Amino acid sequence: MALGRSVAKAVVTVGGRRAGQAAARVVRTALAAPPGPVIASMDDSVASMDDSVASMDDSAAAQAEGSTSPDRNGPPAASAGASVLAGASVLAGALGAARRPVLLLGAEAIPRTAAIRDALAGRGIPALHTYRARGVLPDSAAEAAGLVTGGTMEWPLLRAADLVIGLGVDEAEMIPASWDYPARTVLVTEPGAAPAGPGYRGYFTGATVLTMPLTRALEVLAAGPGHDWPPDAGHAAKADAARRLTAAAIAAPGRLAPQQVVATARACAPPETIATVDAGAHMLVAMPLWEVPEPRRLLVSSGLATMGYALPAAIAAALCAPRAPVIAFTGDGGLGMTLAEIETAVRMSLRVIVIVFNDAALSLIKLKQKPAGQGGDDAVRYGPVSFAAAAGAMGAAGAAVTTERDLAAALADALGRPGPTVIDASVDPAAYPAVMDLSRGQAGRRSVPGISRALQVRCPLSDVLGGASASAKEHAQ
Ligand SMILES: Cc1ncc(C[n+]2csc(CCOP(=O)(O)OP(=O)(O)O)c2C)c(N)n1
Ligand SMILES: [Mg+2]
Repeated sequence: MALGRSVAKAVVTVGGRRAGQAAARVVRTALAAPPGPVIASMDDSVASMDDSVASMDDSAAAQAEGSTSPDRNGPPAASAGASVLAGASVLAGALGAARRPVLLLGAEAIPRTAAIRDALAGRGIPALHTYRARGVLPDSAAEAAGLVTGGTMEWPLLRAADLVIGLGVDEAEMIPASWDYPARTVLVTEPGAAPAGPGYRGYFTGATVLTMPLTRALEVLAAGPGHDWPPDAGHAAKADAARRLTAAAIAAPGRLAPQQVVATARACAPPETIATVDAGAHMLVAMPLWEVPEPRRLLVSSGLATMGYALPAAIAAALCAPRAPVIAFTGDGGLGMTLAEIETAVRMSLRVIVIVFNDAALSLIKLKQKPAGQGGDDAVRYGPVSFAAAAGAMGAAGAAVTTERDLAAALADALGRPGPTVIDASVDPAAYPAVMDLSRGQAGRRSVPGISRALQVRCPLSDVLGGASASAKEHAQ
């Protein structure tokens, strides 16, 4: 329970005569925005208590529950109104002083997707998405600028910005590296969503936090002054990042580069496919290269980045959206942790397609342990495992692939099959060091032709290539 308190929205002990009500409250708390886990301990020893909810952390539960109804727990209406007015004025002032604003869209923005699209479509302000917010703007939009993770892939655009505006960003999604951009950062959060204020000491160093409805912030943005970005600056940033990642692909004969796996899957699967992504080096390729048309079509455990997420999440997605094709991208390590769930998908006849990046290693750990001087191959490598054969043993279809053509054929078969398929892709991990460098290291900070072209300036980035903070980003989770 104590361990759970640091990762759950609330930890609640449920027992006694009104246990049903207490359980209902647990569910309400979990579903209140932003949705998240609540740990409920069913404890018989509180059975004789009058109040059946003996909460270990009831204030957290109340706060989380109340976040959808700020009037109940928030400040009095008059002062809340004044703070919205003041926030709108700060935001308008910041926009008025900026020529190159960049937006960060976070998960809290998902319920406002329609309003965001209305306010931003065609306005040319580049918008980066956190992992969980992918699709708020479709990746096909000129403004969709790719990912913000706290790494360096987003660096060329953010370094060129003179104002960064976060809309509903949950800083738990950022990798723990320094936020050291020269631009002013303004974060807008919905009332009741996150405790913050003038004394903000969070991830976004030096940020101003404004608590106001995102819809109000969007009105300010829509009415805001012009900017100096060319209309395709966001698209140029995203395309450059994708091009650089793709150019880093290498694979020995008889193996696929991870970039080829993602690109082939994206080309073969319908746009409305729901993809889930596990934690690992393959995630660094899948997240930026999988194009997303709308929210909740790309599911990932960001922040804690839990291994063993992709397959159970894919099963949940297939249950919730039975008509959509579902693809789980997972490493061999992550699939090994949840392998038995293939039988669940078979038993429930779910059309879940598991694509396993099989490199017989915990590749992300291999990358990270080297600079730390730890481990060695023995710590991260294991013997060959046929996940296609394991799938067959559990009653699922399985295919082992070593080429793009075989992968495309296996996907076509899987899409036409009612039950689950495991596609065991033999992947060469050789490109991962370069991928890591482009995502979180120095390579992410190199001059980007697309951005310089878009800005119509030379990209003089060498003056700010600070080694210390780049390696901090690289070594961060
Ligand atoms: C539950 C859990 N345990 C450990 C980790 C730390 N971790 C992150 S990635 C990784 C290795 C993943 O290996 P694999 O699934 O094969 O993916 P790859 O990195 O090879 O693509 C580990 C151990 C984690 N994120 N979650
Ligand atoms: Mg692996």
